[in-house]
Amino acid sequence: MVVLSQNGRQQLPLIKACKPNYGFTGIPVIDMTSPHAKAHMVEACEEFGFFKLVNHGVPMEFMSRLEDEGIKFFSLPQSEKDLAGPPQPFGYGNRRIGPNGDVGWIEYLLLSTNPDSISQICSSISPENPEIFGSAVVDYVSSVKNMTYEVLEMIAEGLNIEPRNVLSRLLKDEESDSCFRVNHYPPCPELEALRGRVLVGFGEHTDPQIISVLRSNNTNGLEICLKDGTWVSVPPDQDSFFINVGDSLQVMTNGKFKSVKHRVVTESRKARVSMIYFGGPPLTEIIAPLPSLVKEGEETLYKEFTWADYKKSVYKSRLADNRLGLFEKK
Ligand code: GA4
Repeated sequence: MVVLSQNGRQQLPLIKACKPNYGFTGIPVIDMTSPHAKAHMVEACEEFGFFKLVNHGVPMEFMSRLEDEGIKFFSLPQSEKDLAGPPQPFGYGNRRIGPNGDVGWIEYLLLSTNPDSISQICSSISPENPEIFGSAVVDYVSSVKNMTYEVLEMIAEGLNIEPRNVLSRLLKDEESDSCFRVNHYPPCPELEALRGRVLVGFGEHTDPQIISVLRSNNTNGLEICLKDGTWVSVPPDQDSFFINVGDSLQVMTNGKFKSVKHRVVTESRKARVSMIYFGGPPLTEIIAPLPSLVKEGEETLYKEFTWADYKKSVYKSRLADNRLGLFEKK
């Protein structure tokens, strides 16, 4: 790994471009209205911890309105954007990711999904017109949440576990600790001169929550790591969602589902905008393998811990750390 240090810019990690497989066509595409969707979701979560969702029912208008509002915000002068930062953990962030020294070619807004907290932060995002940004976030997030509840209920049915809301109830709970981010990966024209290298927008990591739901514009950049360790590029699709299994769902399925390792690399010419809903449980919830998924005589792989315990440990870690390692039974 080398660093880019031009025009006094902060040093950022560069990784070799040849690594990901751009031709991989095996990413599962699941039609939410298909009678086979439940079984396919379970297969995809076991094999990839990742799938693309089509026919999801979220209005395209909510997706494009939030993208437009996001672009407007990121086009503001730096001094105005800085008024909404730094993220602690919510707010506007630039280059720095998390509290422990990770950096990337990115700026972002990290928000709680609670409507009060959204309107509070939106008054620093657009003081003259906080409702415009706020209502775009609220409409989008509430629609994506409903779709995610349904996905988790379909997964529970596909796994043959009861009740149907055994997973979705954690996100539906008023105390659910969910969050939301809008990411902007600016283009980097200097990269043209550094042929064969790409800039890391968001370094490799797994998401700590139960499930993450991503939508991006039509710019490349997202890569996932397959079970055999190869990185593949995920062709963007602005009309679809990409679902990621998080660490907590890996634990709840006693390792049957794998949280997907992923990262974002930067294009030299085109900005990437993504928005991600991270569905997390209430802080007091114990994250443990669901008894109905542990066969008789089978060992549980993880120690018992609450989401608050895990979150505390997450915020002490670096992006690429294996956070679940600390909670595995040795
Ligand atoms: C990764 C998933 C979500 O984006 C996030 C990230 C969080 C942050 O940006 O504040 C973390 C990262 C994420 C995991 C390790 C810690 C915390 C940055 C970081 C280095 C919001 C989350 O929940 O965990």
